[in-house]
Amino acid sequence: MAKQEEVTVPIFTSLDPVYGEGSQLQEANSRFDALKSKFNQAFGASPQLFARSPGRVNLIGEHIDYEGYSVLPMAIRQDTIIAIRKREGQNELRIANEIDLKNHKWGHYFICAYKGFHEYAKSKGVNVDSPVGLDVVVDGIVPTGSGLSSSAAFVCSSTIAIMAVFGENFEKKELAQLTCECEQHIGTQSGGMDQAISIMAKTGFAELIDFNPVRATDVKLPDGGSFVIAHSLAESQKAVTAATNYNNRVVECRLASIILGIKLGMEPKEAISKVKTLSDVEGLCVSFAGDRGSSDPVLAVKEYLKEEPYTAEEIEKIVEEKLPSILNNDPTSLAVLNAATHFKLHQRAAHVYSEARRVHGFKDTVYSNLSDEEKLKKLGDLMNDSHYSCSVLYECSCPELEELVKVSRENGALGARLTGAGWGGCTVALVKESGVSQFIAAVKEKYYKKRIEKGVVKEEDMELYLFASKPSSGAAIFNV
Ligand code: NG1
Ligand code: MG
Repeated sequence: MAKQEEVTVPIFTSLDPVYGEGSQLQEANSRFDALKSKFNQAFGASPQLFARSPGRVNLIGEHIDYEGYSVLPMAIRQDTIIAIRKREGQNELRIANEIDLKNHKWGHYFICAYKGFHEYAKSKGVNVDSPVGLDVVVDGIVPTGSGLSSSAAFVCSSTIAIMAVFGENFEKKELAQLTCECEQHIGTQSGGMDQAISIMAKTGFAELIDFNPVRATDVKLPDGGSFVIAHSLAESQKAVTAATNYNNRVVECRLASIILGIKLGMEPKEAISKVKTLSDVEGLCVSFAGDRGSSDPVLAVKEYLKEEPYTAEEIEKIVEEKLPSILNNDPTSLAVLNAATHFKLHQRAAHVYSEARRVHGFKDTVYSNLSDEEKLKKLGDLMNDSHYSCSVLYECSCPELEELVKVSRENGALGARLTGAGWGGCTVALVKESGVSQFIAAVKEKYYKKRIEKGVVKEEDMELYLFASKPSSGAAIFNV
C-alpha cells in the first residue's frame, strides 16, 4: 500500500527520524543540547519545543519560480533550529542570540515570520490576539549569502516554531505559501521555491515543485550520481543589489510578458491587467507556434521580442502606458526603473521558457527507460545548458562562478551550474559517486588552493564550502 502522505509538519519526540544515525545524529544531539543550555541560561527555563527547516540546493530551474514555472530542488542537511517558548500575559519578543531586532536582518525575518503566522492564523479564525511573549534561541548552519537559502531555512523554522508554540499545525502547502509571502516582506520579489522545498522535502528525494497552487512531486535521482556543492566565495548581496539584479530580472520578465501578450493579440490594457508572468502568456505563444508545427514559446520570443535591449520609451510606446504605472508604482519596482537604462526582454524571456523546458527534460530523463549511466550523462548536459542560459541570457553569473564551473567540468563533473539566484554563491556539480573524493580533491587544488594561500578562506573551513550532498528531509517539530 502506498505510504500515507504527510499533510502537516511532522512532530517527533526524538531526533533520529530527521538526523538518522551516526555522525549526523551526534552533531544534531550536540547542537540541540547547546541550544537547550543557552536557552536555560538566557531565560531561566527550558524551551517548550524546537523547530527545524533545511537549506536547499536547486538542481535545475533557475529564476523561473517567480514566473510560475516548476523547479527541481532538493533539501540539504544544513538547517536552522529554533528553540522557543511562549510566555502568557506578556508581549515581548526576546531572542537570545546576538541579534539586534530592529537592525539585523535576521531579527527582521523573525518578525516577518511572526506577522505572517499571525495574519494567517487570524484569517482561519484562530484566537491569536491575547498578548504573548516569546523567548527564542536560534542555531543555523546554512552558509549565508551562498544561494543555499539560509533565509528560507530561517523564515520557515521561525514560522513553524511560532505556529507550534501556539498549538497549531497548518498544512505544508499552506505554510509554503505563507512563508513565501513572509520573505517578500523583506523586499525581494521572490518566487516560492526555497520555502516550498524547505517545508516539503523528503529524505532521499529531490522534488519537482509546481506553483499556483504549491505542490511537490518526489523525484528519485538515479543511482551512481552525487551532487557536490561548492561555494565560489563571492558573496551575493541580494538585499543590496536587488534593484539591479534580482528585482530587475523580475521586472524585465513582467515587461516581456506584457509585450508578448500584446503581440499575440491582447489589447494593451487587457495585457497589463491580466498578464503577470511569462507563464500567463505561454498558452498564447503555443497557439501562435502551433501553426508552424511547434509549441515552443521560444519561437514566439524570437518572432516578437527584438534582441537589442529596449529603452523605457520603446516599451511605453508598445504598451501605451508609463512604466511606473504598469508596475503599479510598487516601490521595489520603482527602484528597478530608477537603476535601469535598458531592458533585455528577448534574452530574459528566452532563458525562462527554455529553462522551464529543461526542468521537464530533467524529470522526464529521471523517469525514462535509459540506464542510470545514460541518465546521469543527460542530466549533466541539461545542467550545463542551464548554466549557459543563466550566464549568457539571464546574466546572473559572475567571474568566480564561471571559473568554478569550468574547473568542475575539467575535473570530471558530468554537469555543473550556478545554483540559486547567482551573482555569487554556490555551484552544484553532478559527479559519479565513485569519483566524488577525487573530484573534491581536484577542485580544492585548482580553485581553492590559491584562495587559501591569499587568506580568502581558511583551510579548516573547507568542508563548509565544498561538500557532497544527499537529498535530506524537510521541516519538523521536536518535543524533546
Ligand atoms: P536564493 O539563491 O536563495 O537567493 C532566489 C529566490 C528563489 C529563486 C532563486 C533563483 C528568494 C528568497 N529566493 O534564491 O525564489 O527565484 O533565487 O532561481 O529570493
Ligand atoms: Mg535566500
